[in-house]
Amino acid sequence: MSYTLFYSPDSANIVVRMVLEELALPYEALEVDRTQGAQRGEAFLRFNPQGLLPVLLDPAQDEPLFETAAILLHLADRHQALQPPPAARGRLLKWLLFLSNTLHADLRALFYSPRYVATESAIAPLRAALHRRVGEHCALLEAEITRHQGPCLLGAQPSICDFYLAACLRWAQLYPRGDALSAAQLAQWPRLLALLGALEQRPAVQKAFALEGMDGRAFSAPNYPRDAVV
Ligand SMILES: N[C@@H](CCC(=O)N[C@@H](CS)C(=O)NCC(=O)O)C(=O)O
Repeated sequence: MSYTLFYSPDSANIVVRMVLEELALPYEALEVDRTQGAQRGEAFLRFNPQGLLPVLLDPAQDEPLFETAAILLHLADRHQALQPPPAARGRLLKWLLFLSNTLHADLRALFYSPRYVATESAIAPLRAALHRRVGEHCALLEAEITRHQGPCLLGAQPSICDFYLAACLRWAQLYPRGDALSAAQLAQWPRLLALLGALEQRPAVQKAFALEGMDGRAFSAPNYPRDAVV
């Protein structure tokens, strides 16, 4: 049994790829050329009518999976890995959902702000509000890591949440171009920074970076990918 991951280099699929690599699961990676808008083409819309990556095909499921958090939870449950013991299931769920419906959603509005406003003049105030919100989210996540003595979001061991969080913080440092989170801002949250540094040393994460054409320090010192399409 092998999964199929639809991907575009350095898009949200990197989160799923890191987890597939971490669990040493067999998968085929099929590229969707975002430089040509292939995510909006008929062929891909059959898998995700939203035209968004990632999509994962699991031969044991009756339909394609989309939404990063759903795919992560599916993999963690199916393979009983990268999740805390049952007593902390509630924490896994609440932080995974927070990452998806709050942090990632706000970042999307920041990166794609022209899609979220009626007039161009509304972009700057929207971005200012989102920068403030993202800062508050980072402070909340930093406090949560501290509360459980880290180094990961749910405590000592990495979970699916950490991979998702690290990718979000990578994107926050790169986009929107010229108006992204600076290194000095990120330094306000030392536990988040430490998590980025620790995760990117994992061999599975390094392999995922290489497969998506990303540098070895893609979390702690990110560079733009060659064919960056936000
Ligand atoms: N809510 C979705 C968001 C995924 C998403 O934003 N994907 C971006 C790539 S990072 C995408 O496919 N963008 C293409 C587009 O907007 O046309 C998830 O969690 O999977």
